[in-house]
Amino acid sequence: MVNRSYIKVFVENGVGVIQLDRPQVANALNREMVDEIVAETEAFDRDESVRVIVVKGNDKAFAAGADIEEMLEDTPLSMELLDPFAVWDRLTRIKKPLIAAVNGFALGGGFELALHCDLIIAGETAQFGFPEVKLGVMPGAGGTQLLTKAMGKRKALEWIWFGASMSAKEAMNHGVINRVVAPEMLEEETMNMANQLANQAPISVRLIKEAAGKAEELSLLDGMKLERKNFYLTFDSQDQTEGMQAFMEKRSPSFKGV
Ligand code: CO8
Repeated sequence: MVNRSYIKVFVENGVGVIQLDRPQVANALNREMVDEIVAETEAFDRDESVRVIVVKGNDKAFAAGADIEEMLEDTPLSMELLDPFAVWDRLTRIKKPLIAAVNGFALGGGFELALHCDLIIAGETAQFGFPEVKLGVMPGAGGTQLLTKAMGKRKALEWIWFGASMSAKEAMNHGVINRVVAPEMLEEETMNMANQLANQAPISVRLIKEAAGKAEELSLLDGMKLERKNFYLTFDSQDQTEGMQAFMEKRSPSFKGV
């Protein structure tokens, strides 16, 4: 376990875990904390012993948004010079699966952090929302884009304009999150899912993420071309030989990620 200023980081059976750890302010994300999260996510992405990355908070909050106190003195020019959102772009380049495990509040920037993950699992008492409109601002780390892609413009506008929180069940019904579990089971269910994913062929998992991630920006034909190229690429891996041989020999495959 490594303790940074605002997060804890450890690896368990091929799963890299980033635990947000600023409980005194409901894991509000100050800029240093976001830097730490992104740097550690990138380190896991490079680490060959890690196949899946989990981001989680505590029982009360995944993260209650950007640190409002830190933003009080911001001006357009200070933000233009600091470029505080550039670091978020790096999350979109992570190649390994990212899973968010959400109990409690995932608000504002906290919801955006979850939406940057590929899969979201939540305890049934979790609350998701964008309260920025009540602060006289708006989402800034991708919320309007990511929620709209997840649930469509009409629904997304309703949630973002009114700043209301949606329950885990509502979020799941709208296709925004994957699974709802009992809050006390969140940890176990998340690690089960992460372990299952960690046992899949890593190159397949990575190339599937790339292809699915491009589905919204490419035309159908271009998306299918990318998929085909990635399909061919899997045939350059030892895991393809292992996977098919294991099937023929009626045994479980053992994938190495090469
Ligand atoms: N920033 C700073 N401090 C916070 C934040 C926050 N976002 N959220 C909670 N805190 C602090 C509280 O001020 C309080 O501190 P103290 O004990 O010193 O008074 C402590 O955390 C505990 O909070 P509460 O006492 O309010 O606990 P409750 O259980 O009553 O309420 C809530 C919890 C509902 C989460 C409530 O604290 C709340 O509404 N928080 C603000 C939520 C919010 O508006 N989030 C959006 C922020 S703006 C944003 O995210 C912009 C996104 C774009 C940039 C993303 C970059 C990271």
